Amino acid sequence: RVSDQAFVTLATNDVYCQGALVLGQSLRDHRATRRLVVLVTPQVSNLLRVILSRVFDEVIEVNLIDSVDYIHLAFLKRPELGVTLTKLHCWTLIHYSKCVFLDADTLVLSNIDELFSRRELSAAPDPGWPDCFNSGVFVFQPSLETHGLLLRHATDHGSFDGADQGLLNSFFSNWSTADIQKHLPFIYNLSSNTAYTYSPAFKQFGSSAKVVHFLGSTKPWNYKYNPQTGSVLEEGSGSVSQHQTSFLNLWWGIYHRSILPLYE
Ligand code: UPG
Repeated sequence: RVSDQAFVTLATNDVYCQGALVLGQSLRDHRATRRLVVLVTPQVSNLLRVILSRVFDEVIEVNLIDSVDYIHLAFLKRPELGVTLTKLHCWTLIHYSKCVFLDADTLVLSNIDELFSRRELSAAPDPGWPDCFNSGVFVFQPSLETHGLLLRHATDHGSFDGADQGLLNSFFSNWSTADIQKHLPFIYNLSSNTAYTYSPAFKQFGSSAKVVHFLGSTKPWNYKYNPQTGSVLEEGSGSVSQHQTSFLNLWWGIYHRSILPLYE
């Protein structure tokens, strides 16, 4: 195992911890060779910290209150930047030389260790606006200097979408044109619930997805699951597409098989 590199995720409450646990387990199932790290905030309960520590190598608390003054100021004036600033704390993990950040609502479908050959800031295009990268999966290099610059950028310019993705895109503003090596293939961050307007491409390439991202307001843990049939229960209008259902079933399969027993 390479011990100076890590996969990193974030959970600011016990609900998002469920996502982090499934993500961490999926990395293990696919034999990730890097350390697994989860950032938590003080809101996360002790029970969940114990459970997280059974899947992750490190559970690290990050606390906005401990930070320097201008963060306080930004935080007071712009409460919506809260979760945003928390994600930026991944740059403080300077005991690692390089990391891959994954949102807690992502699921790994195969080994993705090859991402560590990429440099900061590598990410996949956002399905809604492909000249922006999606900040749910990215390769970065921890650095207190970069962390400080990012926080400064947040206080000086805010974020055009009120969250980390807008902030990171305006900070790494030449991503879309500067270096094609920093464009991760879309299969490293395939949104599960986008209605693809280019469906032949989805047919052709969708099955090679390596990371699926349950982007948007309805997360896998919001569904009900029937362990007998191994599938989520569709409620109401059946607006959930076939491929989305199969990704949801995968997520719930891991939750049932590997996460629930950790509570016993
Ligand atoms: N998160 C928490 N607690 C929260 C909300 C978010 O821990 O209450 C973390 C968690 O890791 C989550 C991530 O932040 O996966 C992003 O939040 P999410 O609710 O998943 O946002 P989405 O709307 O699905 O995602 C888009 C981007 C994402 C970006 C976010 C805000 O895909 O990368 O962080 O918008 O810009």
